[in-house]
Amino acid sequence: MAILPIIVAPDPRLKLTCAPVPKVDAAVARLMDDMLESMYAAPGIGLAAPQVGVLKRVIVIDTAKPAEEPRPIRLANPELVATSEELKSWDEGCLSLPEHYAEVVRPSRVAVRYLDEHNRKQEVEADSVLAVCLQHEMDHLDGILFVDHVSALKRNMILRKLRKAKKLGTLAAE
Ligand code: GNR
Ligand code: NI
Repeated sequence: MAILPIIVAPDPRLKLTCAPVPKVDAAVARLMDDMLESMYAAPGIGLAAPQVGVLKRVIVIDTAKPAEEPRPIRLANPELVATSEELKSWDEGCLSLPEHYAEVVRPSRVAVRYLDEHNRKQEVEADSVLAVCLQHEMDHLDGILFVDHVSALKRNMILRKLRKAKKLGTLAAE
C-alpha cells in the first residue's frame, strides 16, 4: 500500500469530471486500498480519486469513530438512486481545503448504487454523516467542492487564503 499526496485547492485537477472505470480490476482495487491508507493517514472520513490526482470515479469512506472497529467502504462508479426531500445542514470540511469549514445544505438521506472492490453491484442507504460524506465524495467526481455550495463571498475567502498559504508554504501538510 502507499500513501498518496492530497491535492489542495485551488487546483485545476479538482475541477474536472472523472471517467467511470470499465470494471473494478486488480489495479482499481489497489487504488482503493492506497486511497484508504492515505485517508486514514490524513486523517479523514472520505477520499475521492481526483484528490490524489487520479481522474476516475472511485471513492473510499470510513465514518467509524476512532474508538470503533474500522468500516471501510470502497465504491466505483457511484450513482445517486434516491434522495430525501428533507434537507440537512452539516459543517463540512475537506482534505483539499485544509483547516476550512462551512455549513452545507444537502438531502439528509440518500441511496447510492456502486461497484465494490470485487466488481459486484451494491446499494447503500445512508443518513447522518455517511449521507453527507457520500454526497461530498460524489461531488468531487464532478469537479465540485463543498465551497461551490456556499456563498461566493465565503468561497472566495477560503480559496484566497489557500492560494496565499500555498505561496507562503504555510499549509500544515507541507
Ligand atoms: O474528512 C472529511 N471530513 C468531512 C467532514 C464533513 C463533511 C465531509 C467530510 S469529507 C472529508 C474528507 C474529504 O475531503 N473527502 O473528500
Ligand atoms: Ni473533500
